[in-house]
Parts: sequence; structure tokens; C-alpha cells
Amino acid sequence: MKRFAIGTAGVALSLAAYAPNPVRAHDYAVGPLKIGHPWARASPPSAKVGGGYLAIENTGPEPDRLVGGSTEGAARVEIHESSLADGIMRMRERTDGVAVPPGQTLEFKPGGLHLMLVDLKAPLKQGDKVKATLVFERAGTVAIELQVQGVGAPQPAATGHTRH
Ligand SMILES: [Cu+2]
Repeated sequence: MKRFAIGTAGVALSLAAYAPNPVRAHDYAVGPLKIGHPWARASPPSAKVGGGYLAIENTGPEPDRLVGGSTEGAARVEIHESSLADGIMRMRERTDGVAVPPGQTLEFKPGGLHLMLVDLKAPLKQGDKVKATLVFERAGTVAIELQVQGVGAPQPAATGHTRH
């Protein structure tokens, strides 16, 4: 019986070790702000920019504002918003940042608000974790990691992207 139990544990362990890169939610907090599951999309080898996505929940009574960020993976981080107009996806930079009203959750996702990683130092590869920081007007700075996910998820089209 004992041998059988050990053998079972070994099988379970090796299955876990070989499981293909499960995407797990991961969260961060700074002050009353909760940062939910930051991720980025894998980028093609020639891409100079990549998109970063996350949710920001403001559990406090005061408004805050995401005003910027940085990452080890790119020269700089910009806050962008994509919108569809006349069938063309366009992006514009939110140079004044983006408000996080009290009691609300702001979703950064493909096709909408996103972090634009500009001048990538290397392609973003699925399974990578990319360190980054976010800067809020009130809550200050928080260190996060963007989990790089596969190319399957829709990404903001490059069409109409304003020159950086
Ligand atoms: Cu963009």
C-alpha cells in the first residue's frame, strides 16, 4: 500500500510539472487599488510595440488616476485607447492618464484601453513574465508582472496607429 501511495504522488507531481503553461490569475494591490491579472500578448518578431492589459479596481472613497508606467521589456509605456470608427480600429494616447473613479473597475483589454509597450527590447514570448510598474496619482507606484499569453487573443490592430 505504501509503495502504491508514493507512486501515485510521483505521477501527480510529474503531471503538474508537464502541464502546459496554465494561465493563472494574479493580483496586486496598492492603497485601495486592486490590480487584476496583468497580461500582455505575445508579439511577432518584427513588432516594435506590444499591448498590456489588466483590471484596476478602486475600492476606496477617493478618485485616482493612472498617469503612467514603465517596463523592463520596452523603452516606455504609454496609455492608449482603441476605438472603432468607420470600421477602422484606431488608437490614441491618453496623455493625461485615465481616471479610476471610486467603487469602479477599469478594464484594460484588447480593443479598448491598453498599455502600449513602445520600442520592445525583445519579442514578447508566451509564458514570459515581464516586470512593469504602474504610477497612480494618489496611490503611488506599484510593481507588477505582465504574463505573456498566446497570440490567440484579439489585439489592437496596427491600422491607424498614431506615430509614437
Ligand atoms: Cu496602442
